[in-house]
Amino acid sequence: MPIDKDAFNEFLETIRRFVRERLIPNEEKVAADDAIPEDIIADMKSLGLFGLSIPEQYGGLGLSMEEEVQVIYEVAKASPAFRSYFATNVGIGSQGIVIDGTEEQKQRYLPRLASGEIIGSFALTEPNAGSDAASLQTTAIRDGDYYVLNGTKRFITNAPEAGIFTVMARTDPSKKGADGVSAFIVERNTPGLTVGKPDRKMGQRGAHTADIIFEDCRVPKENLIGGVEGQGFKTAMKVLDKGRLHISAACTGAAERILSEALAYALERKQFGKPIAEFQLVQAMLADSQTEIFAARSMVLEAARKRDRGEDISMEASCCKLFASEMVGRVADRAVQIHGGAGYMAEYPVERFYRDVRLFRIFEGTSQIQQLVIARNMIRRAKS
Ligand code: COS
Repeated sequence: MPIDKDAFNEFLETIRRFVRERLIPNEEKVAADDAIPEDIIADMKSLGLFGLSIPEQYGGLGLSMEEEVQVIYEVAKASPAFRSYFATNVGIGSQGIVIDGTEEQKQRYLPRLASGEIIGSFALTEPNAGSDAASLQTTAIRDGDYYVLNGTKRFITNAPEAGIFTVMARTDPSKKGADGVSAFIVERNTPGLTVGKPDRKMGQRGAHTADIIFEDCRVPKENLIGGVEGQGFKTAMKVLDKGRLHISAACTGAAERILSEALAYALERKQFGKPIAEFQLVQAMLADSQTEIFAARSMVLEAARKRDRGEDISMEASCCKLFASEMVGRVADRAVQIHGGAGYMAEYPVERFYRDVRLFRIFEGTSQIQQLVIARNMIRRAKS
């Protein structure tokens, strides 16, 4: 463990205070402005949030997965947009380099990702390749010392802010599936790369997605991740294994916050002469939510420890993502219900969270893709 237990607990306490005193009071402003205030971004940088998972030798905090998920629980108690801003540097926007990058690639890009000087973004999804990621059509054809990229990526988180992209593209168009895919680090200012207008979304205002368009975009061959063609799909899957645990922690933290809002409202709101928290049908909704949050938290911690031991957590990460993302949807739904008419009104945070958390069941693999990954792993293990 790079930092000792006491130092880590102190760090967690600092994060809790930051969430309480800086993030939650700014939630409405972020939703109204569709932007994270610059002073909050500066505070996130000085806290080290951009480099949570990047090894210390490249300027990050080098947290273990068990530590990372604990930090994410806390940050996720504020609007998901805050986490989203730095989390691609912690997860999908840096881990391709951390897991499979060459030493030169790590030295060139990780320190700037760890400090938050640049934002890293992960470009897998395309207009015609969502759940079926291996069918992606963006090409990267070798031409001397360069690869020439052509194609479009869609719904790319933090694309408007990003300084570098991890881009999955087909280096061998004769191979239709995963085998022909390679991963590249593409710098924002590379000629031929255009970022589209930010998408209009259901929720998570303050967090941005956009298309990325590649038109004869020439990327130096040194930016092929790991220096080996044909490994890009596997890199993406390894990145997503970790990402799915991270998102599960985010779902659990958000659910805790949403439930605390519902409990506070149920204790204060009186009907039939007493606080609605005293009615058993309301208690059932509170109790079911508490139970499911406890289950998700336990699952995430267990899977994170397993990853820290170096074990394969592909199945467990999908179990966590499936359960935690569906769970936060149920908790948000019950919280709106407990609030009654007030829960449908924009002045209560549960209305915003209800929309914000809907995304968790979709990105980094839909619930149906998690089911498929879980069942495939079960079958593979049974056969081996
Ligand atoms: N770690 C390492 N390698 C993995 C892996 C993992 N977790 N999962 C798959 N692979 C490897 C496989 O072993 C296989 O390699 P071999 O042929 O050498 O054995 C290769 O990758 C292809 O795997 P598979 O045949 O399972 O690919 P499929 O096309 O059937 O699809 C799913 C796999 C559906 C699981 C994948 O496309 C997926 O996760 N889709 C959802 C994408 C997603 O999450 N998008 C969100 C947008 S990014 S925010």
